[in-house]
Amino acid sequence: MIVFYAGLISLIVVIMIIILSYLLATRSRASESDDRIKSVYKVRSVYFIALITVIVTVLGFTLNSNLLPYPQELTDQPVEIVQVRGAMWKWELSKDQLSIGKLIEFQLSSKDVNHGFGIYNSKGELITQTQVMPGYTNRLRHRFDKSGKYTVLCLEYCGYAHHRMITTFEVK
Ligand SMILES: [Cu+2]
Repeated sequence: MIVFYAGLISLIVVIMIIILSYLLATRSRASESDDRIKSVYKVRSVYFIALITVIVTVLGFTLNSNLLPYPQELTDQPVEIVQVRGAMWKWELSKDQLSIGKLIEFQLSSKDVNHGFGIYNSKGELITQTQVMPGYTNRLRHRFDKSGKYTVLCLEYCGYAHHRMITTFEVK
């Protein structure tokens, strides 16, 4: 829903800019009579139409909610649930073996201060992340499409041993 409203607001703003640009272009044209200036205006109007075409095409693609990963992950029921507790300075995961290709929901909370839950693949690339807060359960859904060992690091500085908040799990 947020994605829809953000898209709608962007669309309205773009339409307003187009209308304003068109009004400015047509009004300033009326006050000029020189032929050379008229030809410049002609080129400009071609450019203007091309720009609108590009904007509308790009909007058409980017506002297509089927291309976004969120709706499907929000409506699908997670197959596996992993409880995650962050604490100074360790992670507690209810499982260390997860299934490949299935929608997994991490339910995260903290025992003390804010932490950042970041999952890295074997190449050290960040796959997904979310914040872990005391008194609140955050949900992070992810589908792992590659098997292997994944590493969890804390992404929010939480004290002098923050760098030791490391754990691993396996996907297969
Ligand atoms: Cu931490």
